[in-house]
Amino acid sequence: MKDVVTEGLQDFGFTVEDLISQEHDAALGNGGLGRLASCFLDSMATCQLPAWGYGLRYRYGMFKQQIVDGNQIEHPDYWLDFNPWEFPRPDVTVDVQFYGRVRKNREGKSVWQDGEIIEAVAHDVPIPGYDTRNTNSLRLWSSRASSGEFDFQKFDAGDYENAVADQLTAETISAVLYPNDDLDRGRELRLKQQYLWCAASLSDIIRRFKKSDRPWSDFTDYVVIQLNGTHPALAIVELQRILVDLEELNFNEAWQIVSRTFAYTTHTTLPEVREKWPVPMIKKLLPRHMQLIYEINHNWLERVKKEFPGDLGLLNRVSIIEETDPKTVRTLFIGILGSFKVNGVSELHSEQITQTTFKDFVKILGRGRFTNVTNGITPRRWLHQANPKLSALIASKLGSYDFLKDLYLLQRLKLYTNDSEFKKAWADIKLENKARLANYITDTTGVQVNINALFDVQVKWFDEHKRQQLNIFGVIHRYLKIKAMDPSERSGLVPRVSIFGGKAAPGNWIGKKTIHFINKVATTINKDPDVGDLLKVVFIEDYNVSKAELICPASDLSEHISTAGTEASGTSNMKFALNGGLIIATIDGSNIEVIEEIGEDNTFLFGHLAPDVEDVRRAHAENPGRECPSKNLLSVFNAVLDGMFGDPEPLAAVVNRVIDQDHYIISDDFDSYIAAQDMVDETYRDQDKWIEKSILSVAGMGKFSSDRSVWQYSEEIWNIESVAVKDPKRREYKKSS
Ligand code: GLG
Repeated sequence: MKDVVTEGLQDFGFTVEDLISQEHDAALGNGGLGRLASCFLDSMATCQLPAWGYGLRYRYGMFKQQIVDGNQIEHPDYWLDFNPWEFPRPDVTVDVQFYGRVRKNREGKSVWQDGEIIEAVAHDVPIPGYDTRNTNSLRLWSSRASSGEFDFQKFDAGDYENAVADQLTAETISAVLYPNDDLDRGRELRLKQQYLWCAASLSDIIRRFKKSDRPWSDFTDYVVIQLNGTHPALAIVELQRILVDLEELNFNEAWQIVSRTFAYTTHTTLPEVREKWPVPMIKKLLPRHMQLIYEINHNWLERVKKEFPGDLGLLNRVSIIEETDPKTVRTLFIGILGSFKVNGVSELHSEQITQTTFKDFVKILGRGRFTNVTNGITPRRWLHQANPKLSALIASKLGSYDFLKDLYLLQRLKLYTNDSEFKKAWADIKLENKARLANYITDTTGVQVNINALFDVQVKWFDEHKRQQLNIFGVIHRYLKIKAMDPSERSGLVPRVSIFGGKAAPGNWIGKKTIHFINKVATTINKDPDVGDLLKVVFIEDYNVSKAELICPASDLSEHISTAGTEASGTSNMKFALNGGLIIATIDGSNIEVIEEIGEDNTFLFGHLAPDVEDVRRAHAENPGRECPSKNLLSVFNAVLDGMFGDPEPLAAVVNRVIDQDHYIISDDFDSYIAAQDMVDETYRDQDKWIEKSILSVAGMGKFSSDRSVWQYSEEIWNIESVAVKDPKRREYKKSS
């Protein structure tokens, strides 16, 4: 439709970009986990799998980031003032209860009553499949007061605020994405959001199942629910409640159905981000669910005691209830126990968690419950839409756009690595994409960049384990090296533009310090005439999906440099490689599989391996006063603390974090990082070789289509078949090879 629309708009004197710029990104998630779900929705529709996505329709999505004097300022992102892609469904509402109390009725059944009722209202976003007639739906819930009216008596008495108080409270639930978890108030709101989402979605799924008039024993033949992390884990307890309290199944019969309905994806390796809820908070907000959690946990621990008598340590480690003060509920454990399959999101991650986080559960439940489905990205958005000219050039060689639905076909590009005309066209498209990004950089930051310089990009959520700090320390090292050289010796240097982007959670102080650090270093370097085009540093503010579509096609190199063993997967590596960017990477997450598919000699690797990281950390702990193992890094720290980039005080936190603690082993990986960066420069000098590696990067991306991920889920976990919406005029979709 795009060509038709483009032409039609020209009659009105507009471009299609004008139209697209009117639309806000649906800021419904904050990073990889949310974006992954969007790619999976596109793939489920394109693979013609009958599936629904469920989420919350946040009135204010992920905050808008503004950089003021180098600091991140958060602004509400009111993305709904113009959203032509949603269809309100006032006919689809669910009453959701909070608070209240539980009593036993005459038959001894538990009745949850006297709570506050909030109404969840559906808004549907159609998800059309690419080149199919299938369209799935993303159903988003917003919240409102169930009565829908306000308190007329109060209103009549002129007490206007209180007249609408219930309305406002109800609407707060779906107002803001990720309220600050640091505050109990914020945490209770977060718990309300999660439960509203689970209760409304389950009610919707059950309503649909009940239309079939089938018995509950058939439920798991017709419904499978994939939980995307711990956020929806309460759905497991909610389904148990519905079956026991409303459908009057006995507890174990209900649990048999529940634990064959859910499958669970874990997206993290880091214990500290594991979600726990204080028992008193759940007891207050969801009293009946707390009772059910105790009963589920009791049955679970009885089983463990029987199978592993006397092992009190094991009991404590696997109990859903953590005996802290106050006691907490480990939602991750609910996710594991209530699911028939648990998967990680890269081979390393899935193997690692069975030996660490889930080790006890593997021992009790068996290794077979745990599996892996490596993440993927949709090539429709991340190549065809973001980089149409490269997509067209590939199609011209492969003879069609079939590769967009069977990405393994890209392997045939290996045949053209010596085709000089093809390589020229390939290089021209990359340069065009860099020029487009360069214009954006100039328009938004004022910084002029040389498009023949190497564009080195790191755009990610700011988390310490992703090591943006390692990257900017490397930039300072490069700057010091240039400054130390006589201008006459600099002619062989490869000019660089280091591009950063990404947001830090409002409560993430070190992330925000790192953002400020990068911006301060950029200011000094960019205005140093002695360095000129040899090095520029840019921070692109308010990174989001639309900006990613501008940035990914323009990278020569992108950085995926997390401490080994800390990134569950990572998906931006796939987006950059699919657009012909090379990667500098640690042996972590999905980098390992990307490297395997592209070929080691087409990537730049460095850093300690995951099994060694704990030993390095132990060495730090045993030798607190140790000297920095890298002279190069020490020079970087001295330059910062001596004020080369302005007042060192606000910058010191990022440096001291490494000097004092270095949990992410920056100092131990720094010299190998620099060596890898030198290799990048060396390779970039031979542009013909660089383009060849760029083509091979794309050729190796077949495995990382989210179609492959979704086929794996459907065949290995969901056990569902594709259902093509018939249309006599169109060819059937062939399953990917
Ligand atoms: C998590 C992980 C990423 C992963 C993503 C999608 O940290 O490594 O790629 O989920 O599985 N919150 C995230 O981004």
